[in-house]
Amino acid sequence: MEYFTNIPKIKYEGTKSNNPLSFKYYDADRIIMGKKMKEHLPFSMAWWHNLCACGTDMFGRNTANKSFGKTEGTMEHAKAKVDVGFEFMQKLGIEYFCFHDVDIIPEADDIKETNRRLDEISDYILKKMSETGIKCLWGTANMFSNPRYCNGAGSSNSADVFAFAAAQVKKAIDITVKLGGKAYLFWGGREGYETLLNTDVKFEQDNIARLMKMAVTYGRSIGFTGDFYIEPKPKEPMKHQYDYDAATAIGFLRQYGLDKDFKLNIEANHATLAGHTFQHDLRISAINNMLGSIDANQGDYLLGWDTDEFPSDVYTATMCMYEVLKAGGISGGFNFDAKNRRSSYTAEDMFEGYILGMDTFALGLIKASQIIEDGRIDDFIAKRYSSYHKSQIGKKILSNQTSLEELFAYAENLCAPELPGSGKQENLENIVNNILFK
Ligand code: XLS
Ligand code: NI
Ligand code: NI
Repeated sequence: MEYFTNIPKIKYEGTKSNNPLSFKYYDADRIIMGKKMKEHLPFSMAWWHNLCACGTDMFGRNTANKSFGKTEGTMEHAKAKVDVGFEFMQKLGIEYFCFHDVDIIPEADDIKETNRRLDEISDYILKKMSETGIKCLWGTANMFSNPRYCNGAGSSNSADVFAFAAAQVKKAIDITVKLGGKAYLFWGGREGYETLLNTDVKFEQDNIARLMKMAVTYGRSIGFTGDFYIEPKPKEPMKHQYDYDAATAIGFLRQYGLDKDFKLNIEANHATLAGHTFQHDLRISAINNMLGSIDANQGDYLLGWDTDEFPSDVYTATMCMYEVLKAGGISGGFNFDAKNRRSSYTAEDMFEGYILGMDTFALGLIKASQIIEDGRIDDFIAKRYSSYHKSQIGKKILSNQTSLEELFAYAENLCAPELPGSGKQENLENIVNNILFK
């Protein structure tokens, strides 16, 4: 049964079109740098925001109705969400989805019943997947909503809660593998602290690593060959979260020997909450070979929390796609961890949010490819470091064939170096604007 009866399949109509239910830039089969747009941009629907979140905030209740004609909290409703979600993805040409265990079923009081429901719904989802060709990007366990996780999951002070977290991870891996997910994700929602007065940080971090190790061992034992991801975030819900940013998460993974099995899922709004640009965390991940996937959204610089807005900022999307193209693409995808604003509560709004996100990234891709093809930025960077390749002393530094003593003598001989050359930031920013708006 069709649910969005007033919404047709969304087509590419180009920039001349005024039709809000069309793509202006996202032209799935258009070739950019030798690859189709849809291959550069494996978009994914986030089950939780799109099919579950109804606009409740701290000050008011739901504005959107996502009962889809069924009673909420029932398996009929869970199945209706599957039907609606697949229709939505098909109409937009989205090929992937991401989910938490408790997004796809109502959680029961008893874990055995919860798991039975997961088996039932995953059978249903699997059938839809084979009918439509839509795939799973990643799955995860929600270990932050249930009150038992108020002190964390892997980082909980309670061994029983740790055991429940482990049980949930096991089942969520089972379901992700059953659905052929490319990756399994950990977002450390409550893995952090409110006050050091009650927290043994070392103990908690060791335990989080133990849980992740067990997840890898178990996943590999049942034949899962995909990546595990950490999704860094500095704060919210906790005051301080252990996976603060890309650099912190990479240090953690290396410290505990998890770096071969894990990559990072970088979310734009998390990077900005950490005081970085989105591009910064992408670059740090990429240079460490850990850029796995992207949660595509944006924050509001005037607010200090994770607003999960649909990406509209073309400049940021361009810099994101510049990093992705430079990294040779990503093995994961672009998951819209984004939700409509509370007052955008209609079915059209759901579609227009995704259209905005997809068009913004398509435009970002086009512009990033033009920046790379233009070559001026790359040339400048190459020239900027060229003294190391041209001078004898530079070559010696790069090949580790010098010492402080030799450089000391060299410096004395030189008396004073010339200034290192203009950084030309304004020149480069002009080039980017030129390309963006030509
Ligand atoms: C919350 C996170 C969350 C993860 C999945 O801030 O972004 O939605 O992506 O648990
Ligand atoms: Ni987030
Ligand atoms: Ni996210």
